[in-house]
Amino acid sequence: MSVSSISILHSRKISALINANPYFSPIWGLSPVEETASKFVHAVSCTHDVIVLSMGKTGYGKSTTVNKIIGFNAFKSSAVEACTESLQSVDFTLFSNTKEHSLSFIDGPGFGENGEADALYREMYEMAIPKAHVILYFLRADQRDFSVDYGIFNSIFEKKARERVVIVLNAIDKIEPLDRDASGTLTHAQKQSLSHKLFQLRLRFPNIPIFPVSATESYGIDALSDGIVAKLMRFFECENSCSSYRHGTIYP
Ligand SMILES: Nc1nc2c(ncn2[C@@H]2O[C@H](COP(=O)(O)OP(=O)(O)OP(=O)(O)O)[C@@H](O)[C@H]2O)c(=O)[nH]1
Ligand SMILES: [Mg+2]
Repeated sequence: MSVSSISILHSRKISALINANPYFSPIWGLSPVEETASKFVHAVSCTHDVIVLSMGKTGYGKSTTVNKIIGFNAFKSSAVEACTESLQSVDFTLFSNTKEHSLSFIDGPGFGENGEADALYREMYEMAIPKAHVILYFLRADQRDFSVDYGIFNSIFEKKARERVVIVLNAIDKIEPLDRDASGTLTHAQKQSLSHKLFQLRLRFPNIPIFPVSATESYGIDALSDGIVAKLMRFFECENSCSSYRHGTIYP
């Protein structure tokens, strides 16, 4: 994958991510393991990056969820039209004495717009998947049937790639039965229906962690962030003076 095929929307320090989302604190002071990092050749340098890639059908809330995880509205989202059309990233530069490396969140277009676009996006993702360390595969909780999502999943992820996938079941605030008067939390009936849906999904996607979230209501974002960090840790190592993780630290 050439660097030019991903547009970098923002580049910030890792401390900005940790200040916005403390679940990323364990990464403070670490740098990528060179052998497993994704290498990108730039004009005058080469970086070794760690990548979190988002995938799934259009309108499932990929951009909204990643914005919540990173703490600002970097990626555009839309209620009325397919919004993300190319691979875009927000990069957080990591600790290193000598080199520039990043933890990179890549957001991409969603499947299901039309056949021609899907073929193009598939090509894009087939190049991106081997470079990704954690892949967020999105489903929507208010969807009744997951056959299409399951079909895409099976056709795009080979066995090895599945080890890096985490399923994000988004929009749990919309799960039936909706109660217009209830706000701020899921009703008992919604929780029952969510638990039934999770059970079915675990049968369909065995051994893949599933995180129920609502990006708009910020439900489940902490657990998802923690799950991403847990999967990422083996791709990092301490470089020289590795500072320990400190509770309550304001990172510079
Ligand atoms: N109710 C509800 N709406 C959501 C949630 N997450 C996203 N949305 C809405 O769903 C719409 C689509 O969200 P996006 O984040 O643009 O979806 P996307 O998957 O990035 O879409 P593409 O870029 O087209 O692939 C927006 O109107 C969001 O506000 C959620 O958890 N609950
Ligand atoms: Mg999007």
